[in-house]
Amino acid sequence: PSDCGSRTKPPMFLTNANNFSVDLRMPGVVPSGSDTYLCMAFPVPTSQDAYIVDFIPHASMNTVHHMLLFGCKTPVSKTNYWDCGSVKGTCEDEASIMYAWARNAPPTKLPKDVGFKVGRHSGMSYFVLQIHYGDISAFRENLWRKDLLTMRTRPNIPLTVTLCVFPPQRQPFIAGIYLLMSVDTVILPGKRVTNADIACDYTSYPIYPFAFRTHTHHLGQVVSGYRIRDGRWSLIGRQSPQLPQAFYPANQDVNIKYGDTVAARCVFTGEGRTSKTYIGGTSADEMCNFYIMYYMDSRHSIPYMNCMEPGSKELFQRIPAEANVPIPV
Ligand code: IYT
Ligand code: CU
Ligand code: CU
Repeated sequence: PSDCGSRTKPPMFLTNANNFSVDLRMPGVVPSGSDTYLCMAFPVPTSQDAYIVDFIPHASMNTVHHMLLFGCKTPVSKTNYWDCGSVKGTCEDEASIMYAWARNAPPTKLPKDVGFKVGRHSGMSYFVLQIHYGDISAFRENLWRKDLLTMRTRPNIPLTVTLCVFPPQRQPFIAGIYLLMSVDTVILPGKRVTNADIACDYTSYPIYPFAFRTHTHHLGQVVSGYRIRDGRWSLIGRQSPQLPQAFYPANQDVNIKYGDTVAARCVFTGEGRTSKTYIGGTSADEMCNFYIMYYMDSRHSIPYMNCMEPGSKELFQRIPAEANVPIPV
């Protein structure tokens, strides 16, 4: 049994000898226009190894469309918030996503005894919080003030993170992210269906998926992720990327071990476009992402993996038919 076992604690600063909470506070800015992305970095407030064991969102439903939490070593700025839309990203080095909150989607909880490793020896010395402010008319209509009133205890604190500090051998499971992404998809204008397929052989220690997240821009219809073992396809998760892009619960009991194949398909439509659409950062471009949030025995501790291979045509001939069925929104 671990001292980090009980995850949800009241959001006080010190919760017990091992747990403490950090408030990720956005400065009191009003975004300059609708669809603004603002980012803010926070040093992980410990020099020891620590584990994130809980996330407590308090974001405003009125103004925040989504928020994402990343970990990395070198954020774009260490002192000020910045515009992290398509021009500047989140980090100079590789960022790893750890949390997603999206309006109208239930927040994800980490399973008991599972934590994201952060701090000195993890390469995650900073948190970067990205907030997508959707409709800023809410700010104009002074709903912002109302939000401040209803959130009197936590003004401008969209997210609280509960950390646990203790020796690694006392953390039973670490959380990690396996990202499948397409790098080469081209969507032809007017073409009704384009599939982006991604697949990799899995050659590492066993992982246990517990949540998944899909991400495309406007043309994505459905994104599905699978484990293939002995030729059989087992669904990890399937979602419309047009629904709130949060982490949703993964299919239970689909673990991934050495010798398996991990695969994903994004179904796009080119209808309504007059030119080719490529993978890229703007909303006129597209992306195809399937994120698997997993836990694994902390003795192995591999917190980040990715797959960018297109997989073979032969393999995807056997993908279950559901992967091609758009999810109505
Ligand atoms: C080209 C692409 O698909 N970019 C994705 C996936 C991605 C995420 C991270 C790529 C890298 C990363 O370090 I974290 I390199 C992408 O940008 N996805 C967005 C966010 O940036 C995370 C998303 O909402 O999923
Ligand atoms: Cu958003
Ligand atoms: Cu994107």
